[in-house]
Amino acid sequence: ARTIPLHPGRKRLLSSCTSIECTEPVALRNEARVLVINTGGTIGMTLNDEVLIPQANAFVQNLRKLPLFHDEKYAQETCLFEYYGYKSLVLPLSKSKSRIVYTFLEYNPLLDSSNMTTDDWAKIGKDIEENYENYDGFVILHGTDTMAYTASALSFMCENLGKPIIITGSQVPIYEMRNDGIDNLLGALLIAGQFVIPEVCLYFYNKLYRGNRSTKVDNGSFNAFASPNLTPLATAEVDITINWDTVWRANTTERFKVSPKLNRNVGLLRLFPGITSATVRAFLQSPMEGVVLETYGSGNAPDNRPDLLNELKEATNSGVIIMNCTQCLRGTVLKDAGLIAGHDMTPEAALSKLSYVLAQEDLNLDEKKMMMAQNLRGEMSADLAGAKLCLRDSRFIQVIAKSLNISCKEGSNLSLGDYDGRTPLHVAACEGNLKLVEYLLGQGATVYAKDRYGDTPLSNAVRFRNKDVVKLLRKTGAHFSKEELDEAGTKLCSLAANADLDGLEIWSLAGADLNKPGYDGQAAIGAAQTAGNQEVVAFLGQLLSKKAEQSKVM
Ligand code: ASN
Repeated sequence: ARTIPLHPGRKRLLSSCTSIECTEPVALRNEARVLVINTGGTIGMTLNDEVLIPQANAFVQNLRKLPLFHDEKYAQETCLFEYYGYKSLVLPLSKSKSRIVYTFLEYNPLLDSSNMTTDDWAKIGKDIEENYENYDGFVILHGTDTMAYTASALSFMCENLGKPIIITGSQVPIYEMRNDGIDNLLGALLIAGQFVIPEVCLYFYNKLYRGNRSTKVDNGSFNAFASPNLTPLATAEVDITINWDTVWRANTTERFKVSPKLNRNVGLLRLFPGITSATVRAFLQSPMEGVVLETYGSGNAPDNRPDLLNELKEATNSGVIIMNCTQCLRGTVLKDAGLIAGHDMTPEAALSKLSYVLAQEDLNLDEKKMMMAQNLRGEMSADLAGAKLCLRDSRFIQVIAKSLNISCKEGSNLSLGDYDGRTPLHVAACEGNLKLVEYLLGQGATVYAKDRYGDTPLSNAVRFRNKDVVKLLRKTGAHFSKEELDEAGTKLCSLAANADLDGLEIWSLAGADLNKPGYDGQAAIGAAQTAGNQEVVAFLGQLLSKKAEQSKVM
């Protein structure tokens, strides 16, 4: 038996634990945290009087009994429950020798997804936003019936997303002998905890789809979803293979935020032979503000029906935005006059995009129309050029990567690391090369990549004291982990005791709480006072008031 290398954040807790021995050397820093939001759906339902109903407060306790979903020995040895709470579980050691600690947030009531509304989407979005910095990824348990709508809506509501959000569920409850819930939940957890895919995704039957490209196609098969116009982002066969070329990235240095407002005056109108102009007129009446018109083939409507075209024209003139999407499962609509081409968007994506865009109060009608025509989250195949950068295509990045002496794995993902998990952004952050950091972030490089020591580009920039890089990474949403924040008190005390003003400033810029007590219960200012260094006390005072000012502005 070998002693577990102690996880710094749990050191104090472990000192009260009796057993810290284990048979394998587990690198505890290699833990990822995933938040599981349970909204309901068949996956957690049980049969009552021949009817499936959601079962509240049962999921975590039931999973805890299954070794596939929880390693009780590891949890006990590492005081997992004391540290993360009793709604947390830990998966067995993965093939890549990492641990995924996952925590449940259960909604009350649990919903069959056919009862969901836009308010439920907003609630999910807000919960993700509130918990964003504490987790590496998110899994949303959801019923299958409206899963593609929720996935689409969340993809638009989540602006500048940098972490994976994976929606999953099942056709058969996880408690039944033959079920698809076990595979779906395990796969979603493994992907959310191990890969920085900055998208809202849908995971089902061994495939990871872009959420806003997916649609439910079968209610009698475990293979219930399809993504007719985009290949899956990942497949989970013997190995989990990520199709990095397809992964969509927010190419900005803006911070993640959720825009929970959605406009409900939207609708789907499917053309059919013989549809009357009265039906169309009634549908397009106020308060309707946006409509997805499902046309034939490649965007065709009858050209011998001036009565129908008049109704559409009148609605457009009075400010209704009409998107032209095809009724075909696969394929795109051709550009035509008057209506906005929905290209190869699914009806679910087009509808939720309308709902999101129409709720943008600071935009006028023309700007909203322009936004509808843009490819915002990879929901359509138009305008892909320039939206993401392909490493294979780009000589430029290869040259930079070489000059920085890093070996990128094959593929076009700027967030892929070398064999130590070190990405171009890690290297640029160490080097303090601000221009390169800016460039990489602009091309969608993730600030959340962890190397095999658990270090992020932010922790590297702090270690090498690259102040401007720290500021830019923070602006983009980079943050310390819970463990790093817990440990920061001790680090700050040591910096204060050594009168290292530069170090104190950089840790403060990186998000450390200057009031956090160190291992002996004293905060940095106390350590400076004990050392009798008034200059450090005054400096800490200045940093604290600067922070207080900044938080007032925010
Ligand atoms: N009616 C269920 C739901 O959408 C279907 C399922 O989850 N398989 O909540």
